[in-house]
Amino acid sequence: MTQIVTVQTQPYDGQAPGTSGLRKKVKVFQQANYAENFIQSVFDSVTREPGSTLVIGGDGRFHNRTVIQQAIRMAAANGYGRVLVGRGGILSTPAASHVIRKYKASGGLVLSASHNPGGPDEDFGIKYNIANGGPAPEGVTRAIHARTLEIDRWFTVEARDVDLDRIGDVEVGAMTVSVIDPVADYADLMEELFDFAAIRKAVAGGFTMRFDAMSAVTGPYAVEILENRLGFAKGTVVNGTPLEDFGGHHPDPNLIHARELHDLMMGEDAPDIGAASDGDGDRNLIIGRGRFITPSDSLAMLAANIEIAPAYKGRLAGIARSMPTSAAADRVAEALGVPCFETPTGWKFFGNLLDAGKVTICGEESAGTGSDHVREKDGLWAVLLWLNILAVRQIPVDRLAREHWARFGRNYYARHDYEGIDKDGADALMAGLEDSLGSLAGRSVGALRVKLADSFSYTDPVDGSVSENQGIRVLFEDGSRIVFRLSGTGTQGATLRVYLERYEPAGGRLDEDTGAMLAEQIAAADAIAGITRHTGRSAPDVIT
Ligand code: VG1
Ligand code: CO
Repeated sequence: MTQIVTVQTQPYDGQAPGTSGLRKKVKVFQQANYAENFIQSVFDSVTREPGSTLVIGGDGRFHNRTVIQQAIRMAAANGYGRVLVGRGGILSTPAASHVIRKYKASGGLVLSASHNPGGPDEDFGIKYNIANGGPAPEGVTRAIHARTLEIDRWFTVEARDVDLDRIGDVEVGAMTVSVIDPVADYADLMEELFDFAAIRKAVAGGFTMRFDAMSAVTGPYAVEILENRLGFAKGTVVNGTPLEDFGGHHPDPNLIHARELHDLMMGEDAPDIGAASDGDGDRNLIIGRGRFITPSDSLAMLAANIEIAPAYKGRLAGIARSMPTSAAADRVAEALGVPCFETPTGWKFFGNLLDAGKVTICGEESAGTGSDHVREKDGLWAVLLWLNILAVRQIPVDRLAREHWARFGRNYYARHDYEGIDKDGADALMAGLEDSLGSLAGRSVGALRVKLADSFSYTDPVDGSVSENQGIRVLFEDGSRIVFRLSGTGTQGATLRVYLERYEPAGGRLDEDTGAMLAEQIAAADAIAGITRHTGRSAPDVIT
């Protein structure tokens, strides 16, 4: 019998999971019992059979290996029968989702703070995924949080660290730990979904790309799939080695943090397509030669063409998007005669719709796209779907986009982020907006007239659960829209996100500058919310 060690502890405040798990500074996680309290609270709260399997993996950031070793010992003491862990402690978020599903695990711990920077002074995170492979829904995260507030002990076993760099099985207490290849299962799944032969043919015919892995987790996946299996030239994947601090950068695939890729794609030497992914591999950035594709447009364009990919032929059941994501996908759903669902921000809200077969593809404006192949957003999956479509249709990204807008119209769209602002100012801004909800309708702001303003509330069509206060929406009579919400993934102060959108119908002004097209909405956002007054900022930090 393995000796189970009980360690006394006291609760920490502030262990409520946010949009995507618990994210804090590494220094916070390094406090005695901090990670252990949270992990034990997960084990105390979630449903599982004795002897069940737990998947553990992370994005390779600083502190990953330390927490993995502790989590393994704790799993052994908490009655798990087996732990599957990626070699080197690596598993991208979508790969972890796939491994959970494939090996019928009862759940998984995904150690990541995603696009947040890494390193001793930066961010770390822990997220729990349930047996369907997806992020724990709110009912589960609430239970975990409640448990963190009363926890007084955690369980572990005395055992040496597992050699995470050697594939194979070892025993920890009465539990088996299998160190697995983090890439193979995922790469095989991608090969089942897409027409690799068609993509290989296009590559052989001169189709080129650059993939920027941003020194984060997708490097090994991208090298195996793009270079080894699809035949793209060596060097197609740049920044392909996962680093503990992501080379000092933000592994956030947007036009600010993936500037180099953007500049390449706008220049003379641009390859046919440029793509990037984030810290944990669930986001994607798509840029064609001379043409940036917004994530909202990408969702719509992929949905319109998804049946080109073998695994999706004849089975687009529906589309889901998060509320702040543009309505471009709605137009596609309408034209194709399939339902479109609008959920709160965060992938956990797509899980029920995917499980119930109500939707096949989902997306968020924050560069997340995915399908029913796993229960997470999936960066490389989106890139491969783009490649499959381009290879079969033999069309450049720019022309595909223009043809799409000519058919469906164009949703000009931007998100303005005010990062690291004072929490009190951010709360006052949101409170002010809530107070004004009753009086906004009918008000004129510049040339715009407010048609409706509300606080978004979502009733899950599958289990009936209700999620309130998911962002303030201001809809104008001309069909344009502003959404305000506070980020739930930051670790410092508050981040205000302002989402701006305006629709231009087919036949309208389809090739204009986004900033110019949204000028009225941008001015209205400040007039309605008092952004400068509350935040002290006259311009956003990041525009995507
Ligand atoms: C952000 C995005 C949201 C996404 C979440 C997790 O959340 O807006 O769309 O699901 O990050 O993505 P928030 O609360 O900061 O707006 V990831 O790639 O950081 O796991
Ligand atoms: Co991510």
